[in-house]
Amino acid sequence: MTEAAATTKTAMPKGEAADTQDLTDGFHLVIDALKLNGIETIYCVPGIPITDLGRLAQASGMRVISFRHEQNAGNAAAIAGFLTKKPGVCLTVSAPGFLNGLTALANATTNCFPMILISGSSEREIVDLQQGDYEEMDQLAIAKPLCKAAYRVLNAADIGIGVARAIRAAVSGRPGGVYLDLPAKLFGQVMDAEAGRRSLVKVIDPAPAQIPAPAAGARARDVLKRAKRPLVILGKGAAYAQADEAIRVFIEKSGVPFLPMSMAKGLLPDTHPQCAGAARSLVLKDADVVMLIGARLNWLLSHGKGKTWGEPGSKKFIQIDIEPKEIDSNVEIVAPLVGDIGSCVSALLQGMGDKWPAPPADWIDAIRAKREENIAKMAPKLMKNSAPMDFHSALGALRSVIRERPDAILVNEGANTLDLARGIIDMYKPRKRLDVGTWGVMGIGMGFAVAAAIETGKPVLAVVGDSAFGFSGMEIETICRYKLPVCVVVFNNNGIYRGVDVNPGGGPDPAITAFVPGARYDRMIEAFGGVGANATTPDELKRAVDAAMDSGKPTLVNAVIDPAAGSESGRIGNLNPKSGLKKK
Ligand code: ADP
Ligand code: TZD
Ligand code: MG
Repeated sequence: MTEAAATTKTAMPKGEAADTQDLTDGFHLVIDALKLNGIETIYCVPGIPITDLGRLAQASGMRVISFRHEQNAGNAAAIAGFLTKKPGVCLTVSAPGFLNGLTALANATTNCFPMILISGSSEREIVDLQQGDYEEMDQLAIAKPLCKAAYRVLNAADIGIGVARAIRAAVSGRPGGVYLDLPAKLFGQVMDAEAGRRSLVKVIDPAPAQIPAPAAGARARDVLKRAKRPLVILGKGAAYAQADEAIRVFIEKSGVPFLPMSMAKGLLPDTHPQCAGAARSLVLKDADVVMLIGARLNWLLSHGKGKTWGEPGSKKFIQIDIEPKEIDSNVEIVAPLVGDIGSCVSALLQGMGDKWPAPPADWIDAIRAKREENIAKMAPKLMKNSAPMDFHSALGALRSVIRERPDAILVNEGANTLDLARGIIDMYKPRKRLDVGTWGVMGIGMGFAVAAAIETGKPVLAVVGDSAFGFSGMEIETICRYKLPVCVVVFNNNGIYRGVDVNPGGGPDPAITAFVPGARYDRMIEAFGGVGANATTPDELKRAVDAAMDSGKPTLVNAVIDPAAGSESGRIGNLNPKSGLKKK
């Protein structure tokens, strides 16, 4: 939009010296502030008081993607932030819309994804006296503990600085979610257009490089060099950092085997000779030096201790992270390297010289042997062409789809559907695998799929459990409406984990984990003009998904999975609490 289009020529009241003055208002200033900072897309659900904000944004040439539920718009914004390193913006109405978006904001913060939740809010005077305004809620207070920063703007002249603070807070240091509260009254506030323009702030260097101390680099190299059985763990922070080339060179030059966390898969191909993904248990147990690059020692890595990690005291940890408080969070880190991953890895590389010693051959050979053994064990399971399908045979088909289309983006949620897909589907390029992340949250599927298609223009394959799909399934209408190249494969095993459970009370109600058996999810997308397909064998599944990926048409494939094939909670059944009572 031209700047002139954001202002109006308004007649001044009688008696004023000038007869016209260029004016702008809160609506236009919010849009101008976002655009000035390179934000071109808004994910939203419209309504009072932000409908016109969305309309004006669209009129100004921004892409405004309108969802059916704010949680999905919020998840879309969050993953847009992960993919682009710019904060994804989600726009919602007050109280209930805000709360619907808040889960996504909290999830973004937990996952270190930069996003900004902008919510309209009710009148401060009424909210603070609790006089019962339309959708009354003290949103700022509620958002604060759930995100990295929260701000409210009361004056149009402060919109520029408010948006700038939100952007910087979201992307600098450890990225995260930011809440921006915009009361309804703000949007209508009028001010002089030139003063408005001057009030806008372009954020300079929003995520400044954080260079590690040279001594910290030398210390880390020293520990790594002495290792007999070194291992690098790549986390989604490494994927986010977009330091792909530096990381590849570092891994290859050091010769150290690497283990990618779920969303770091593809940073280097899973088929890379140094990839230890298929020997995970062995490397975690036996490594003597473990270098974490953008990965936290949280529950996903058993907190760096316990059985998974072998003998107590058998490990030394090196950790690269931008957040100093992350260091020593669970175990002692002997060589912390605090800074951004690009700068840290480059600093390490600079000191490595030309003759860095390769890790001992017995370690490399042991990993290779284990990897080959595990891959050989898995191979026949992936090739079975049976009906009904089990997880392995269905995922075997999808594995080929991604091998043949390494540019496609894979979105993945569910329990068995997630855990098995993570292990089976190889990734070949960075930031192509998007999933439930740190919380293991269900419901990211369609929001992530929409944003992945919008932000990258690449085809998207969403592989989702039938339960997981239900959390965001209505967005298949959004996918059809915006004609996005998204193929959703619902792994339909009639329920949560499996579809064969019975009501332990013996009553007429179904078990709490069981869904309507034989449901046809494919028919849902046909209601919106998309392509539906039912697949009962791996061959049928492969054909249907290939057709979808080639055509780019919104498609939903109902993949019929043996309802008895899954296990409780997928791979993390051990986290279910057990009763302390003795069984009679
Ligand atoms: P995973 O789940 O893949 O193990 P986590 O989300 O636990 O990954 O960890 C990601 C880590 O990466 C966080 O501790 C975060 O502070 C860090 N991080 C994110 N971006 C950067 C960056 N640009 N440079 C350094 N560290 C980063
Ligand atoms: N609610 C939210 C928001 N997140 C969750 N993780 C859960 C509930 C609990 N949950 C899981 O952890 S996995 C899952 C639920 C409900 C669904 C598993 O069933 P599915 O996958 O059909 O998606 P499989 O393939 O049948 O195991
Ligand atoms: Mg299921």
